[in-house]
Amino acid sequence: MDCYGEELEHYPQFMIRLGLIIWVCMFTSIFANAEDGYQLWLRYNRIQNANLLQRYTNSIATWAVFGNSQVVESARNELRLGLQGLLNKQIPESTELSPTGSLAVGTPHDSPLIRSLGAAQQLDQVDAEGYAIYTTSSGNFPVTVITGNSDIGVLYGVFHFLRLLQTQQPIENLSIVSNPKIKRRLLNHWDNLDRTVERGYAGCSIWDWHRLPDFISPRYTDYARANASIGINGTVLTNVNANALIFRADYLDKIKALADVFRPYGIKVYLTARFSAPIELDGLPTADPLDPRVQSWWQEKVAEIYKLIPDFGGFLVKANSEGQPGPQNYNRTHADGANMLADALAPYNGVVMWRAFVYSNAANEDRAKLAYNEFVPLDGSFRKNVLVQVKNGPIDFQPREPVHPMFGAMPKTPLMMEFQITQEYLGQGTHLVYLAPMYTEALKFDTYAKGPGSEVAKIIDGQLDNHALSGMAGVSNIGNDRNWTGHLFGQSNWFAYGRLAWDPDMDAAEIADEWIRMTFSNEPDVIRAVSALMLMSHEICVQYMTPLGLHHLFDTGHHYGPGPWVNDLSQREWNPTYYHQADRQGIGFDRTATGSNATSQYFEPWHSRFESPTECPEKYLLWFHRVRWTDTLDSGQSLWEALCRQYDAGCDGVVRMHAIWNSVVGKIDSERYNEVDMMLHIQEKEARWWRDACLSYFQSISGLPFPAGFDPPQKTLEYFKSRSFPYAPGTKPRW
Ligand code: GCW
Repeated sequence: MDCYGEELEHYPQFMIRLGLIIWVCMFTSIFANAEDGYQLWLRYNRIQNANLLQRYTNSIATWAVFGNSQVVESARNELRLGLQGLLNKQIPESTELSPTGSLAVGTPHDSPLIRSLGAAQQLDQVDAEGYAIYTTSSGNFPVTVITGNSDIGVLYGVFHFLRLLQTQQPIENLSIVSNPKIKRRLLNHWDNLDRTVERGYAGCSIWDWHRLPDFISPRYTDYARANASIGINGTVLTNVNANALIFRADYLDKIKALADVFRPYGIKVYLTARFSAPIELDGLPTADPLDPRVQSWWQEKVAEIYKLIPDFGGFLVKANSEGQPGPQNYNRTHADGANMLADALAPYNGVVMWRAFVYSNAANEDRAKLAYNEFVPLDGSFRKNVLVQVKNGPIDFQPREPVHPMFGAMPKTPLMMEFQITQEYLGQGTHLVYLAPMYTEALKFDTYAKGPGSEVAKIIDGQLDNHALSGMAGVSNIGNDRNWTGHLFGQSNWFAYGRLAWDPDMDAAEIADEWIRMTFSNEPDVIRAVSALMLMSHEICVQYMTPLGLHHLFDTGHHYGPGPWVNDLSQREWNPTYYHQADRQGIGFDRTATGSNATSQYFEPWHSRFESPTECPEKYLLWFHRVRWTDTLDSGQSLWEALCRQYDAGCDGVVRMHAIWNSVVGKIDSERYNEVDMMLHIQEKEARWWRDACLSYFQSISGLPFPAGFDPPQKTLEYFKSRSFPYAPGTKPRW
């Protein structure tokens, strides 16, 4: 058979193959554009507004990034990717300036051009990680300069510049200087070595421990890009309920592999240190921090780590809390434990972040007071490289808590803020709750520690007490789900956390606006609607879960739904009944002088305000006060009626949120629209579940009828009590 014949004979097969190839190409191109949320806020889709596109293209007719370090290479790659996508064309990378405009990027150190464009002067006010972006000219040619004192400053500047394009801001007359207000801006992963994630609702851990160090998922780079884009500069890779195995040589190689991927993005790795590691890994007879054998074990371990990872960040420690070992096992204090690790890390500039989340019921004291009681007397006894990491409120990441009284009470110790990004008590991976309003409520709270103007933000950024060390930690909501966070709007909480760690004075609305533009659309209708829905969502969640200062009404272990009736757990403070104290007469925890006196841990005027039932902000009423069901509130309603109305308002609120979301149909892609739509259906059902379950239970206690016109619960209390969720995600095996 000749070739021609062969071709003919194979013609149908050839056509099938061709068809297949075309189909595969179409499929992959559709898939590549599929809006599955993977790109997060780093979507560099072509700018639709033709005018703006033209203006941008003129201003960036050529671009050049100077320098050769790994971090500069990241900046160059990001800019290439961003410009190509947003401007939809390959802009020449060239040091030739264009008459219409050019972009010059780098430190003055790396480039005579940048030096000649006045960078030194612009960098006067810029610190080691900050940057300046400004418009100047060379001859008559306009030039936009992105510069910093360091390569990482340049990378942050590049992300800021791309954000300007993504959010469609003018770039012709720029004069921007930005410095991070907080030095250590960290994610805390509660990821276990078996890839489960404690309180994780987005699949498994993204750290593929088994296949590390040889298999490097591209996701690790995308993770680093996303974090660097919002200024996060450190990540604690492992759960605070720690596993000593992470310190074994083979695991340290895995950590090194991740550190190598993150370094070009300015991200340092940190680990959680299990206090008993010397016993568990090497059979030492003790982990007593004052024992010289223990001290040298840690010194050697730290030396081993720094040999592999010279820029290792340090340790995060949960000690003597919820069963974790710690210095108190040896009658030593938290300071003894922290200082021993701090001494081992000090020669390498590593830090210890020692958590203040402790509550031992031995003292039979109000749980809300325990951390303060234990830590405040230790103020001044920690080494210079120790930060004490404090949750935003005194109990545990509730939908709403008053600020932790430790803020302002330990002026000699740098305190770190610990926020939870993962929504353990806020609907987990299912409810749309934008957390920036909750974060800013805490950050803007004026503690009055040194008189007016003593906001939490100023305490944690080190301003108020002149601390060089400062930090913020966010318990991550990231998993290996394609969209990273399970709920698409979980991405906004990761984003908002990072933006606030950079600048805790930012506004929740401003952050929402940026995120919506970068993630969904620059269309005013979409921005208006989605921003309204985000900004109302936290208050609404508080209303349908824990209104008027109620807290910890969550069902056992998984914390997914309501369980206000639970009263059978071995530790007093694991039971919701301990927190609400409802009986026939009334409800609420008396934390005034007649009760636990937790109010006394706050500075004046908060102490007196919280103490007084009429001056206490209503949102904290039942946190600080026991109130009779029939007592009248400011609104003129009885407490019982107000409670019913709050739960109702929460449910109505979710219906409103859903309607607002429905108004963007057709204005954003259908994939993400539908996904969020389905989630909001669930949220509506579950808000109603919270309302009905809590009010059925509280009614069974108060014995009062529902207010006039109130739609009564649709199921019985027995039904609500019978619900169980044995496989709820994020639950620890021990539950
Ligand atoms: O909120 C509780 C969580 C625990 C968590 C603990 C902590 C890591 O339910 O899962 O453990 O807080 O913050 O240490």
